Amino acid sequence: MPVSSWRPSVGAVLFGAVSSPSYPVENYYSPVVRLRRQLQAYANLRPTRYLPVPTAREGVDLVIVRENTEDLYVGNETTTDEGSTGVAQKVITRIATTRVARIAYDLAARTGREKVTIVHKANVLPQTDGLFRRVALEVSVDYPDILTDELLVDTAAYWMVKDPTRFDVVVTPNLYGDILSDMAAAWGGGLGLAPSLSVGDSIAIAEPVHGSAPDIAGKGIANPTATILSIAMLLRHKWNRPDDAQRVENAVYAVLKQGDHTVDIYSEGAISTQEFTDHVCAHLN
Ligand code: GGG
Repeated sequence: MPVSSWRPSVGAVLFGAVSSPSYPVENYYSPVVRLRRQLQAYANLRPTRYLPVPTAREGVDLVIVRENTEDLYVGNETTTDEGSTGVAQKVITRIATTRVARIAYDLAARTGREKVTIVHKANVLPQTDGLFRRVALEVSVDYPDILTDELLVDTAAYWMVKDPTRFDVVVTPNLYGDILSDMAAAWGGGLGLAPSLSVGDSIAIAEPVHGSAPDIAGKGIANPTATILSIAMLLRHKWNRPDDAQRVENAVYAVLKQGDHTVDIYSEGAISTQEFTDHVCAHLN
C-alpha cells in the first residue's frame, strides 16, 4: 500500500533498517527517508547514554535532535555536463526549523536538561544554515531557563570526539545530525546500541540508528539492543509510559552489566541475537 494512502490506528511505526545503494538507481529514493517525510515525523531524537560495555565512555548523556524532512535529503539532485557535474539542492525552511527547535527545547525542559547547542555551518551557508541558526535562536527566547549555545558543525565534530560530555541537547539540520549521531553512538558503545525515535505532530517512528548490515544477514548475530531501546523511547516519548520505558531500559542495562553481549561489542564470549533477546525478556518478567 502506498504510504500516502495509509491511515494509522496506533500512531506508531517500528522500523527495522534499510541499506540503499550508493550508486544511482532510476526512480529510487531511500524508503526510510521517504517514510519520515511522508509521515511528517520531522524530528529524530537520537540519545547517547553510557551503557555498561567496555566500548562505552562513562559520563556521556546527550540527545541529538536531527531535522528529518529537508536539507540535502530532499532528494533533488541533477547531473549536467554529460555526467561531469552533480548538483544537489539544500532546503532549509523557517517552518521546519521552528518545529524541530521546539521539539529540542521542549525535550530539554521536560527532561531536566540544561543546555541546547545549535549546530550549523552558517559562516559558509548564510542563506540556509544561517536561516536555521536565526530561527533556532528565535525559538530559544521562549526558553529562558535553558542555556543556548551554538557551534559550527566542524567544531562540533571535534568536540564530539574530544569530549562528548560537553553536549546535552543538540539541534541540527538533517545531514549534520545523521553524521554527528553516528559519532556519538561510538561513545555509547557502538551503533548496535543506539536507538532513535522520529516524532512529529502525529505518527512516531521508532528505529535503530544503524542500517541493515547486509553482510551479517541471516547469521543470527545482529545486536537487538538498539531496536529494543527504540521501543523504550516510543513508550516514554509517544505513549507517555515512562515506567514501562524504564523497565525495558533496566532490563537491557542488567543484561549488558552481567557481561552478555553480541559480537559487535567484542567477540570473546559473544551470544546470538536470540539469546541476548531471551535474556532481556527474562529480566522483564
Ligand atoms: N534504521 C535506520 C536506518 O535504516 N538507517 C540507515 C539509513 O538511514 N539508511 C538510508 C538508506 O539506506 O536509504
